[in-house]
Amino acid sequence: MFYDDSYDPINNITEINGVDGLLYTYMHFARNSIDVNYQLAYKNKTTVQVGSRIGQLARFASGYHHLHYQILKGDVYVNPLAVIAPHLDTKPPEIWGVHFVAWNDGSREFTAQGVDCIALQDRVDIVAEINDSHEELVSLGRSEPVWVYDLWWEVCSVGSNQCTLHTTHQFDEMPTMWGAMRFAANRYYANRHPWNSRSSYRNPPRANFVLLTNFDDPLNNFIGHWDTNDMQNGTYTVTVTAEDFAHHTTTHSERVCIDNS
Ligand SMILES: [Ca+2]
Ligand SMILES: [Ca+2]
Repeated sequence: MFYDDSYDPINNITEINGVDGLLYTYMHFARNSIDVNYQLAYKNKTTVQVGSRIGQLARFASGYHHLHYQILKGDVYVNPLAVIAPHLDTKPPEIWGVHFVAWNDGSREFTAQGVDCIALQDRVDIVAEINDSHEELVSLGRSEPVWVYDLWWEVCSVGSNQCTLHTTHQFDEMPTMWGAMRFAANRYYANRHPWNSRSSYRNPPRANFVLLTNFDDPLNNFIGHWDTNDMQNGTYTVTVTAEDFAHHTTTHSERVCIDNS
């Protein structure tokens, strides 16, 4: 355990070694606000009880007073949404759209060319725009989206009912190191026009554009894709499902026609 409330709000931070083996990090305490009992526990290397006061949150000029909270299990970042209870979440995720683009080229979107299906060819990346909100945040007057628990997509051949399931990642653990370089964030969330995930918390409502196909090869940036050359020419439905931490699910289907002849 250590603490630092001697500097500006950006650096104020404390870490607690949990008896459960997890490392808890809190950031954004007001200057010189760390509780005296907490300081004593640090100096005497004694245990801090659940519910103890640590310090006071910094007040931000923007009005967006907030706590950064990180849980580390070994070298795995645990998603706080997976362990915060209770979940007062009665609203399923929303899938605002599913788009198909040429492999790693978000500027070339496949579209329905006057027919009832989106014409696909060659290697494809799938982009889904997803929002999930949380009653507790809404009740506080904000509409920030939170991220989902799980995401998967399924391709079914129209007529034969043969389906192939593609999983992505279960977000009770974050997919990889979310450090300053933001490798994982750049790989899985689009941050370029026109698929720019809203990154400003000052401009809700917003959603994130997630690159579903990049999860197929998690070790390589952007390599992941859906190779429609492996499919027979024909008509398929692609169904994306998003599940939140309260286990509500939402699906969104698009009809696609593959023609690689
Ligand atoms: Ca929800
Ligand atoms: Ca890709």
